[in-house]
Formats: sequence, structure tokens, C-alpha cells
Amino acid sequence: MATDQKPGIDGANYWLTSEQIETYQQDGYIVLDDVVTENEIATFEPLYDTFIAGEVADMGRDFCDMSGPYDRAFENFQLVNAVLPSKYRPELQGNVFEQRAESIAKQLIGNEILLDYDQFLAKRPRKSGAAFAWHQDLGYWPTGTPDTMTTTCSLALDDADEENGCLQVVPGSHLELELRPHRPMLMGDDGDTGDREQSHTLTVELNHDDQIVHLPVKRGSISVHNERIVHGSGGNRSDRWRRTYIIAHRSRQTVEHERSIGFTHSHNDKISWTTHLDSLKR
Ligand SMILES: O=C(O)CCC(=O)C(=O)O
Repeated sequence: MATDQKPGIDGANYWLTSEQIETYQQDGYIVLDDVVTENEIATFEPLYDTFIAGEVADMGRDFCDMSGPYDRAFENFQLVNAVLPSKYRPELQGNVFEQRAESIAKQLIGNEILLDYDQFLAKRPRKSGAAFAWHQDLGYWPTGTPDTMTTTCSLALDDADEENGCLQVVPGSHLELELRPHRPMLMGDDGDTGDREQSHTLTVELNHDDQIVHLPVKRGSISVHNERIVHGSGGNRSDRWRRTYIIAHRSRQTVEHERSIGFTHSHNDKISWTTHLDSLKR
């Protein structure tokens, strides 16, 4: 529901226009300008960079290269991925981006929501392999949750564009009745079955008539996407980094259900949950 507030930053909130809310519902994504200011970015950027520099210990598989195998050596990483950073550095909790992402999520999916997970993703310069494989977020997550509603806010810490591998979406794909079949990006030794022990990453095929839209975003601005939209990103052909800070909110009852089955979005989770990947195998 639209508010009577002036659109944009208002303390911990970021007010959307009714048109922006409608666009999100229709298209499954939206770009919002100037969500976090330079001064505000400065409050968490140094901590962000310690993750990307590989300086946060004991993360296990929560620190990996999202474009390659878990056992890739750090010096060879292309797409540096730190999952659940606020769990490993609780001083991140409650920062201004968290607050504004929550405000935006409430306007888009309702008031009864919780922060489900956060993630830092950074593409090193001149890494053509730093691509994030096409997927739908829901394809990664447990089936049987009370609902699927999600907002994933991606804050650009560097200007993102086609050259450094900005987010790309397939508009309209969030309205498809079925999720597309997801398969592991890396296949097992038999070359047939996927092996999630080697890499967390799943991927879907694009259809020949899929239209791809790039989402360039300026530092301090964000994209928001929903859980069913087909999306991914290309490699980094530029001399610049593409650093992104991701925060996802889901309904309170869904987050509580996830936790009750031991699902936290950590790559170190020991539970085996049913995903759309499993239904594909049957
Ligand atoms: O920003 C990217 O390159 C991909 C991020 C992504 O797939 C996600 O947040 O779901």
C-alpha cells in the first residue's frame, strides 16, 4: 500500500511510490535510487571489505567462490561470496541498509516479515568467469514453506553495469506457473548427476524467447527482485570491482518454518531439505 510520505529516504525508512510498488508486483523487480548515502555506506564498508579480503575466519563453506568449486584456492576466486556476514560479524546487525531493506520489504510484501539472510558478493576486476549462473531463488530453498514471498534487496557498493557484470533478469518469468528445473552447476564424476558437495550453485536453462534485461545500478542504489524471477549475472570484463550487499526478507511464518527444519541459508547447514531440485530427480 502506498504511503502519504514523500518518496525516498526518511530516517530508517525508504518510502516507495504506489507506481514503484505496482511495478514490483508486475515485473518482479525494481531499481530504487539513492537508498543508502555515502556517509552511511562508510559505516559498514570497511567491515564488508574484510570479508572480501578473506580476513574473516572460520566461515567454512559460507566463504567460497560462487562461480566455482568449494575447493578453489582464494587467490583464484572470481566471484567472492560471503554468506550470512551478520552472523559472523554481529556488529553489522541493524545497520542502516538492513533498516531500509526492511522498510522496503514491508511495503512490498507486508508487515509480518523477518530478515531471512544476508550475503556479500564481489566480482574481482577482469574476471570473465565471475558469472552468477541463471536461477530462480526459490529453486534453492525448501519446498513446503507457508508462503514463498520474498524481497531480495541488492545494494551496489560499486557502480554496476553490463561491463562489470550487473544483475540481469528475465521479466515476466516470475509469473510462470512452474519453477524451471534447476540442476547443479558442477556435475559429478559420472558427468550425469549433479554434485552439490562440489559447489552450492544451481542453474536453469534459458528459453530461446527469453528477453534479458540488464539492471545497471549506481553505488548507493539498489535492485529488488522477487523469489521466482529468472536472474543471474555475467562475468566482469572491466578493471573495476562489482561489490554487492544483499539482504533478503521473507514472511515471519516462512522464516520460522525454515529455522524449524534447520534451514538457515548457510552452506554449512547439515540438513537435507527437499527442493525443486529433488522433485526434478524423481
Ligand atoms: O547479483 C548477482 O550477481 C546475483 C545475485 C543473486 O542471484 C541473488 O541475490 O539472488
